[in-house]
Amino acid sequence: MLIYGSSLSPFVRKTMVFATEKGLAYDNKVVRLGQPDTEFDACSPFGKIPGFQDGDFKISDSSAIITYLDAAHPEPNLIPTEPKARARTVWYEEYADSIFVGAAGPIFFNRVVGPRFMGAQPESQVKSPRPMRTLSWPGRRLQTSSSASVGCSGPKALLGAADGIAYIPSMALDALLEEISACRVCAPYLPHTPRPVTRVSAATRILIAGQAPGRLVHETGLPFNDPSGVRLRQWMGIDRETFYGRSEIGVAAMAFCFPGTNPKGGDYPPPPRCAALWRSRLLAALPNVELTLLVGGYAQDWALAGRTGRTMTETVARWREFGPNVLPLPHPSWRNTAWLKRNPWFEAEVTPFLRQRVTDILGR
Ligand SMILES: N[C@@H](CCC(=O)N[C@@H](CS)C(=O)NCC(=O)O)C(=O)O
Repeated sequence: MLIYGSSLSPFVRKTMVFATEKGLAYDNKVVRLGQPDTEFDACSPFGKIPGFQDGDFKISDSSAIITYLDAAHPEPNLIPTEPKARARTVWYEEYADSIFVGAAGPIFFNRVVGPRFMGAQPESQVKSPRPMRTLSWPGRRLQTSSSASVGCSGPKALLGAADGIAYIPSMALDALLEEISACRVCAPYLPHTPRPVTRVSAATRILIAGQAPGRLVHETGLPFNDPSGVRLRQWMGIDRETFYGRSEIGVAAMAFCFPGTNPKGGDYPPPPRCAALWRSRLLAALPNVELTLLVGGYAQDWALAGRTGRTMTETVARWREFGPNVLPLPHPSWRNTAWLKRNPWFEAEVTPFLRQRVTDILGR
């Protein structure tokens, strides 16, 4: 199998990434555009790269090539077969190939190809035939669409192979999660090496916004892997297996690292720098969240800014005001056992509502 063309071309890269994702081996031959090359010309009658050859089969155009590869080697299918997902995949690919490249190409040529490969000076103004709106479309779509609509790893891989990849929702989330797990911003303030712990995916529909990982969570890397988690799961009406096994359930606390233990034996509060740095970006990359559990005062203050009660108890007591998609809860820590005894209305009224919402969301 031979792919003609330089990987500098996004279209050539698309076919290479696609073949690699499918585990297919290929050779690559770089051709000089505009210079005759009998074998390449037989694959690509208009001289565009990529050209492609598999035995005596010759074809050009990146979309035609990957369509061939996916049909000839269906395991695993990277272009979904489900009709709607398939149509969306073709549309995203077309967006990347024509609309995005049409808008970004002139800028890329001016800034990269011209100066680096053709000895040209970059012009300070470059006219893109399409406005910036085109380039920001995937970002705007991020706010409004479900990344489940993009599909699973198949179309994701396909989209990864296309251009404009960083903006496609699930790709953007993966990249962000990598950034978060590498974050060491709090290292100077902590007595231990920071270990950011989150558990979210593009499929997250119930987001648990707690305070910060405790020591046990820090040690195991698993959120709510402690007595607080036991009580939280009981409130939600689910077992441990469901809690960790269902991708609809995600956890992102107000701080991602264990903040350490204070002299009285409790944990330090979540440092606000963590939420300031990551939280808005992370929430924007989770477009499928339908229910956010604001566990404890810190999460409530951040999410309900200006709308909380004077105390956490008052905020939780007013839970109905915040609508069906946001639910303030006390922290399920053993430290709140006395609070639960003093406020029996919580387990009588709030937890049945919570359980019903969780059942509805997981049942769908
Ligand atoms: N729709 C084609 C576009 C390919 C394309 O435009 N390739 C560019 C390089 S990025 C090319 O060969 N340009 C040279 C030319 O048009 O003569 C595909 O997806 O393969």
